[in-house]
Formats: sequence, structure tokens, C-alpha cells
Amino acid sequence: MLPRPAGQLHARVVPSDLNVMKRAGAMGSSRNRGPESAVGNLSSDALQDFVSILRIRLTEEAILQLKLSGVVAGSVHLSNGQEAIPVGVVKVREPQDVIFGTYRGHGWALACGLPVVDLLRELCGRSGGTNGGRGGSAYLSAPDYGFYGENSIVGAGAPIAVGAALAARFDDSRRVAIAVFGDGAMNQGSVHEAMNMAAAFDLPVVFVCENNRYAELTRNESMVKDPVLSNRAAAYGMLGVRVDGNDVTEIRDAAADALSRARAGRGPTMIEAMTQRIVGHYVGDAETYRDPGELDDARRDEPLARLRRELGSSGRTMETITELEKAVQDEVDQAIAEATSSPPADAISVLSTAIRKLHHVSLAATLSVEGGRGVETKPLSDRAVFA
Ligand SMILES: Cc1ncc(C[n+]2csc(CCOP(=O)(O)OP(=O)(O)O)c2C)c(N)n1
Ligand SMILES: [Mg+2]
Repeated sequence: MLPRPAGQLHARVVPSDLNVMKRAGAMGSSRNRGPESAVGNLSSDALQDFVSILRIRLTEEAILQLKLSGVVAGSVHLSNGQEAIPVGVVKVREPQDVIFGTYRGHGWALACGLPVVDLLRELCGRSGGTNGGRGGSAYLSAPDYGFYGENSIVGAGAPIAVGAALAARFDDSRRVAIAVFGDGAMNQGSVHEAMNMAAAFDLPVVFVCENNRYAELTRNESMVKDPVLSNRAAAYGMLGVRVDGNDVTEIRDAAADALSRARAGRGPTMIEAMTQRIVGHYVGDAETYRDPGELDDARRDEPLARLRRELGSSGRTMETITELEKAVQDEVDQAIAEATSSPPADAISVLSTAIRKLHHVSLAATLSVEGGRGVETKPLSDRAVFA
């Protein structure tokens, strides 16, 4: 069982706020942040968190249905139960910070502000998706929102994040790179190399390990001697902290410390966020590896149930919660309608999505020449450069 949060969460709710919320929930486009504008009037962190987590949960429930009905193609990995981690981290990142995720990244994209409709269009292979409908569930990115993308190669995002952090050394961006990966990825060589380099060079990186206790169908405890993965941070010479990954406030505070340390030139931090996925590894996973009743506690402790329980301790807030649930459900329903009625990805947009022709340049190759003649620069033929 994960530890319970120490204090009660309080929300200031007045009757006029409920009217504002009703209006917000009734407002049109799925692009507008109706539920947020209502919460803004309540000035409550916990209600904001509730809306953010609920948006991810309801969107992923919609994705599940779209996958089961054959509208979404390709593999789909849901993050039910893990949503507090992106919500907590993104709350305290700065706009120039960049996030590199895994294939379980819908929640990160949404927490970064990607509209639900753009995510759903992407997963449904429609034009107007964040990657023109070609990234799908497992390879989407939303760089305009600071989400530099998913990666289905376990552990491969970490060295890319380190590269982004190294680049921050050469500009004035004050950018921090946030590398997100699972407990299983901690056993990948690429993550070891990334952590070592980031620590050795004091690079501005925050390593966020979403420890959901499983790598696919295998328990973390059966693969490692010491299941406290943040203990490894010391060996790299960086700070490692283990937090309750179902508690937005705990995650937010740990991320705020790590981000300010990184920005101050004091190097990387590893945050091990303890959580559980309350769904299969992928859509279609029969979960035969679980003990009977294994998820009973996890379902009580998952972040949405926990926040609902804590907020609901006040009768007036319960009414607020119901209104917000309706507002977020409306937002998602409208996004589903818009996404599924969008045209499929068209052939011509492949040039601006899957392959982007950046420019035509004359490349020069720098060749290292042996025999004491130093470095020589040799022109190559004109080539198109794609990215
Ligand atoms: C380099 C590599 N090895 C193996 C796989 C197959 N694979 C896909 S997901 C996964 C489990 C990863 O577990 P974890 O890092 O804990 O992330 P989680 O799925 O639990 O979020 C594995 C081994 C892969 N995609 N890439
Ligand atoms: Mg895992």
C-alpha cells in the first residue's frame, strides 16, 4: 500500500462558482478549457488536479473504446492509475522545458496542454492530429506543448533528453529536459549511460521513473536485487528520491526541487514515483500474471479515486465534483465526435508530418586526416535534408 497523504485537501466553493461551472461545462468547443475556467474561480489546486487527472482518465477510456471498435489502429498502452505523475510534474515545469516520454504517454501529452481532440485525431489516423495522424498512440509528439514525444524503444528517451540538456549548455534557454521511463527501463544500458553522463556533466535533467512495479508481465522484484530503484542514483553521484506517485502534491514538490536544482546548474535528479497501472500493459493484455485481488488496494489508492474521496469529504464539494465530471465528459465527448468525423490523413501531408523537408543545403563533411595534417573540410554534393 502506498502511504496516504498527510493532510486534508480544502476547496473554497461558493454557490456562484457552481453557476460559473455550469456555464463552462455547457460551452462549445472541445478546444476551450471549460472545466479549468470554472476551477480557476474556485482557486483550488486539488480541483485543478482533479480535472487534469479526470481528463486523462476519460480520454483514455474513450481511446480504449475506439481501439476495441477498430477505429484506432496499432498498439495502445494506457496509463490508468498513473495520471498523477504527469499532472504533478507538468504543474511546475517552465514553458521552455522539454519532456521525453514512453509509449505510455497520452497523459503526458494532455497534461502538457495538448487538446483532447488533437490527441484523438492522431490516434484515429486523421488529419489535424498532432502528427498528422501518423504517429499514432505509441509515437505521438506535441513539441508545441513541450512534449517532445513518445518512444517505443524502452529506455531510448533518456539519452535523447540528455542531448537536449547538453544543448541547453550552448543557448540561453534555461531549459531542463525531463526524461520519463518505467521501472523496467532502469535495467536498460541506455538509461545507465544517460544517467552517468548527466551526472558527470551536471546537466539539467530530471529523470522521472514511473515505477508501476511491472515491466510488461514481469514483476520488478523478480528482476532486481534492490527494488528501491532510486537507491541507484547515489552511484551516479546524483540525488534520488522516492515519492508516492499517486499524490500530485508530493510529485509536484519533488519535481519543483529537481527542476530548480537543474536550472541552478546543480545537475540531475532521479525521481522514483511509486504507482500502479490498474489496467493491462497494453490493450488486450489478459493480466494472467497478477495474483487474485492484487489490484484491490491499488483501485482504492489510485489518484482519481483518492482525490474524489478527499474532495468529497465536504457535501458542497461533492456537488462541484459532479459538475466538473460532467464538464470534462462533455469536453471528451465533443472531442470524440470532432475527431471521428475528421478526414483521414492525406497523402500530401506526409511531407510535413512523417518526413519534413527542412531545406536544401550544400553539406560539408569534416574529415579527420591522419598523418599530422590536422582537420580538413571537404564539400559533398547537394543533398536534401529531412527531419
Ligand atoms: C529496447 C526494448 N526492449 C524490449 C522492449 C519490449 N518491451 C515493451 S514494453 C516493455 C516493458 C517496459 O517496462 P517499464 O519500463 O517498466 O514500463 P511500463 O510499460 O511499465 O510503463 C518491454 C520490455 C522494447 N519495446 N524495447
Ligand atoms: Mg513498469
